[in-house]
Amino acid sequence: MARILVTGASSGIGEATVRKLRQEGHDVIATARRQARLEKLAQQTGCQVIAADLTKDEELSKLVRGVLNGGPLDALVNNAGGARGSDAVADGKPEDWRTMYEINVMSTLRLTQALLPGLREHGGDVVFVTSTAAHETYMGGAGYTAAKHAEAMIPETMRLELVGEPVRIIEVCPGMVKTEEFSLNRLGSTDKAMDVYAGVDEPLLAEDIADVIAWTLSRPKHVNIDRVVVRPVVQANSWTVARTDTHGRQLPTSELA
Ligand code: 8X3
Repeated sequence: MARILVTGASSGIGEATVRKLRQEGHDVIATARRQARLEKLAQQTGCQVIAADLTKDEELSKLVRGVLNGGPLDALVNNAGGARGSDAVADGKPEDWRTMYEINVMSTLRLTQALLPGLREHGGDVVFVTSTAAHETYMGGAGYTAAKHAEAMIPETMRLELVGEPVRIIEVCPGMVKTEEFSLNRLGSTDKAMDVYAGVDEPLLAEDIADVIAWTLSRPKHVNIDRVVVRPVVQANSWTVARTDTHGRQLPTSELA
């Protein structure tokens, strides 16, 4: 049994990861901003919760203190993040770009830095849930793909810097995952969010990614799964998605957002 912190745990991949790791018998600490959602998850799964906004230094410090007071941590799952907007570069809102850089890159960096000493001392794992957007780009995607590319440089560089130490550095890159909030937060309306998945019979679900995260952590300690790219069968890359109309006829492949 391991002691694992999961960020972005109030919905989507983070929430599903908490459920999966609890099913496997791990001691899980769930963090996110929304206390009420975390409390519900705690009641359902028996996880511990510490609410925090990771973009605020004092809240991040409180989270780290709360985690370390309970004993050594075995793994950190950096899942919190997200997209804002799908504008072309010509029209992109600097505020959206800044927010995406804060939530995907800077918060991940700060939390990883804060917990790394313990993970190095006791031997531990850091999982980064980035995205296929960390390794590709697409029209309307530059703000998000820029942030995710930047985030992906953290694990890639850490593997070099920590080589020989008992710390596994894992990157999981999800493609099209249908979750309650990812596209809603990005596009601002349920209709627009639904369009992202229109005609896609079987997008990935949060549970599919949770399963992969749990699998990477369950490998023998000498096995480091550097990077896993996970897409639904109907998606070949960020902009090539097989869709069908309401009569089941295949439509031309199309952009995601
Ligand atoms: C989500 C994948 O294609 O919307 O991280 O950028 S995509």
